Amino acid sequence: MKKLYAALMTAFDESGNIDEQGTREMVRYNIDVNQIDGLYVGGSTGENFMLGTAEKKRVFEIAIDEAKGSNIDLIAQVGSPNLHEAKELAKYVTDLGYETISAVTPFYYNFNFEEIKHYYDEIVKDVDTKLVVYSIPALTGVSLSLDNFAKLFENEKIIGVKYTNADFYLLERLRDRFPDKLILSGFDEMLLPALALDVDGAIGSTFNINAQKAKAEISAFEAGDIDKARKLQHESNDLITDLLNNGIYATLKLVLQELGVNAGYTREPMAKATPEVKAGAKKIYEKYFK
Ligand code: SI3
Repeated sequence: MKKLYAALMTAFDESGNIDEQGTREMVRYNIDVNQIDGLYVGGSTGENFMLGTAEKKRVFEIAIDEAKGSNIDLIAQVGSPNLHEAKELAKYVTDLGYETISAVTPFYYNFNFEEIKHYYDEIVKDVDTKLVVYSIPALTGVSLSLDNFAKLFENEKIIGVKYTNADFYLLERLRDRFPDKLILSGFDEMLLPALALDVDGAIGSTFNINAQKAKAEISAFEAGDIDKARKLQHESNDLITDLLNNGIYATLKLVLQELGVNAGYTREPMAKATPEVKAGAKKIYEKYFK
């Protein structure tokens, strides 16, 4: 059975401080209501790249603490162009009890592949946890080739990739060449084509509010009912289009508020939700969730 992971959001208060209670509520909602298979903690959706090291650690602590007693998978995204920080976080989450880590490809300085390989080998060197590469070329500007992945996977602690990429040719080649590696799809709006290429599951922001439909789509796909899976993807894509047009992170949080979850605010420099964004989110809630 393919797994569905929500990319955990971080709740902030109006001043931009982490709202611990709100963040806990989002973990709970994913476990109790969404019945999610796992959480990806510290990713893009968690606004992680706007957090300091101590704040990242706090989010990792909150997530594992709130999830204890459940049997969901937790993946901690520890990557950062600051390799010292990434290594420190890898050790920190391993000590907390995370079994899987992930690291975004190092960005901003146009690192060459040797530097990227060194980065990944260093992150896993002193920890027992397994690592999933986080590849998201549209945001990092870093594209890995099939041969690059082959070289990264030579390190047996590197077990797979979170693939947030619309290059389905590369995805097909990856699946073919690495049948035993974990491939988790990252674009929620492309879940069905990714399933068709035999990914092991998906991680996404919209699953915080749309997990039921995504799980139904996976079940239909696995049962061979492609028409039903396509219909469900189409319905999800109507929602995702509305979310993207209204500003995805702020709108996800506003819809969660409507669902009774104290999801808080986004953090600057992301803009605060304007009255128009709030009205748009309310419309989305009423259209899809009432
Ligand atoms: O939080 C994470 O790191 C993710 O899982 C990111 C995930 O791939 C999302 N990508 C971004 C950039 O937010 C998607 O879930 C995305 O929001 C969704 O497909 C809408 O485009």
